[in-house]
Amino acid sequence: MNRIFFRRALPRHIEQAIGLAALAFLFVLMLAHPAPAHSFDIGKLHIGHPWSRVVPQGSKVAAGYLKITNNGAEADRLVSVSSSISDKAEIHEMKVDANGVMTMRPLADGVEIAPGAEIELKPGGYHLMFIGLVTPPVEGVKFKATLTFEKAGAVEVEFAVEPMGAGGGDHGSHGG
Ligand SMILES: [Cu+2]
Repeated sequence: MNRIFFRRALPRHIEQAIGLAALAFLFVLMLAHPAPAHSFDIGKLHIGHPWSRVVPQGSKVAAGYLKITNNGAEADRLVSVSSSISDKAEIHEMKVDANGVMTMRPLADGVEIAPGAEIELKPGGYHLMFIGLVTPPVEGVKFKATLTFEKAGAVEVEFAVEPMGAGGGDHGSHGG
């Protein structure tokens, strides 16, 4: 925008009104945009954007996804998860077997995060499974969960809740 031209073309109070309108417009855009990335830290571990999604009515399970970055010099391991939304939570691996069938299994030893590594739990791969849902996830309402790491210990995080079917195989919209 040509600022000098703008100044001369419009009286100051109109210019200010336009500025306010632009700010209001930006604010509306921010509200309309999906939840901004949020993250948590414990020790040398950085946990990026924990998220889940709405499940069909009557469903007893919900999935959880997040990114873990290990900025330390030692490997660590996500060993357990718990949340008040479900009776229990497990760490799962999803794989396509030799017959092209999607299989899912709990990882008894959890997930290792090597020094300098970034592990992403995402649709179609590693994920958390909240089993025996007590409080099904509600779109736009964050829920708390506790992640326990072998070395770094326990950290409480919040899962953002996306609409049903969000991010199926495509995690492009989930930065952070
Ligand atoms: Cu699973």
